[in-house]
Amino acid sequence: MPFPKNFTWGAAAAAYQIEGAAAEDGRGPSVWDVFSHQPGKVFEGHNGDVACDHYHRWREDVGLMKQLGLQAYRMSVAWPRIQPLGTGKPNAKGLAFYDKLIDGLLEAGVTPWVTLFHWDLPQALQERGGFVNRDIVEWFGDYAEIVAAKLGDRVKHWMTFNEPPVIMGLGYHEGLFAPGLKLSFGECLKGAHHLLMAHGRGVQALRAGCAGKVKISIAHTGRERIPATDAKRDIEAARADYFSSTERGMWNLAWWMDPIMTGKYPADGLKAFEKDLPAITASDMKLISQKVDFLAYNCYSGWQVRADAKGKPEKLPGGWGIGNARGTLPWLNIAPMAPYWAARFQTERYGLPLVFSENGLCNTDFVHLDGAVHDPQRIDFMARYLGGIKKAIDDGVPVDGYFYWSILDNFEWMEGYKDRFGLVHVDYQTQKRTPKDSFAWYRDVIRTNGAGLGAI
Ligand code: GBH
Repeated sequence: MPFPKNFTWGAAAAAYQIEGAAAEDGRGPSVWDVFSHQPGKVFEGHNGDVACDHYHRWREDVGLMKQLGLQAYRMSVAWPRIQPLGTGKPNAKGLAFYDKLIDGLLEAGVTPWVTLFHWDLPQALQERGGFVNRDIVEWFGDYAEIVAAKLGDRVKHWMTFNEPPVIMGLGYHEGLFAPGLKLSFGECLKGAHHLLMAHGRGVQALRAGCAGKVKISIAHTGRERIPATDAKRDIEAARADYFSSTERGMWNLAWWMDPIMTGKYPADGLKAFEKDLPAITASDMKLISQKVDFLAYNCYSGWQVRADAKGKPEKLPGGWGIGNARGTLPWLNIAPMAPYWAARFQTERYGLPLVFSENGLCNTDFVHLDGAVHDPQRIDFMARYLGGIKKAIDDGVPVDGYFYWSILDNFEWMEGYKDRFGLVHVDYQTQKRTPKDSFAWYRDVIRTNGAGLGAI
């Protein structure tokens, strides 16, 4: 049985991970330029100076998308190309790049879905405190207005931020991602609050600045919970754990999403974090809870949970994920039911359809002597995860789309170029693109609307 008629088949990438041309056409430095050039921060000192050189090779890359029959491409706009210092007059050359890219995509029959912020904060704004400075709300609002005015006649699908928990958790709290800070939990909660307000300002700017009807979301991620069995008590334990907002750190889905969807932080978290909370006003909450149109979610892995004797959530041993199968990154345990439960729990709680804005597998893919890239693991991974998604749809869960991460091998943040997620292999010496076996497989999935996929 095929997927629903209006299901969207996509693939994703993000500006800093593919564009390169880091100092070209007036682009200013971002926190990731600065961070990746500091010794010891990224695997073997890799950085995004050149990356996939997509800034110059985007025509070829759009051609590959067309060849794939891709219906939608999730991309991000680099704020430091648009406002090199983060505020003030837009940089015409930066805007022109995205203008041409959007036209190119539309000509190729690929619908652009645009994320405003995928982690590349202008360094000048970091020097003014970044997200810990409340002015980020207006900085981001101005930036969103500029982008909406330029692209909003053609772009109808938007996401404000990519993965706020990663920005604040890994970037500001654990110091593993740019800007590499280790701020107190309280400072991070404040930054998170500002980020949510900036999201709200972004939604307002997009609605006001784009022509016609737009669909807006925020691309989220969390720590997937998978009930150990189908028994009701295990399902409820997994749900409670997924939305428990009392876990310190920045990984609480409810802490981030309840404010957007309900205008309120969850009560259990408010109580648990009482001593660390920033000032929160009713007008802040109103700004945060602008209406969004769908849930966007990046889903990779999952953790099995069951109810203990008292009915409390208990994580099964084995750590992050299920079984032994994983990608080349240790956190990527293969858990095909993760998207099933992520979609079910979230759509039930928030009452909106969900789109998987990312899902993918990394590996050490290489070009074989026959000139091809054989990646059966990726095909197996996608088939299983899409099976989980299909099962959700068959159970009546509204899932409207799937974006494979990523269209190209690219700069995998602190892992540099060693882990490859692409449907297309990139030789970073020559910039030669080679579609992998998974590319041909996904092309058939798209062409047949998933009709050939079995249930898992
Ligand atoms: C996505 O994040 C990103 O949006 C994308 O840019 C990236 O290339 C892609 O995944 C592949 O990594 O602290 O133990 O959780 C996915 C979520 C968040 C998963 C950070 C890995 C680090 C290890 N990621 N997390 S851990």
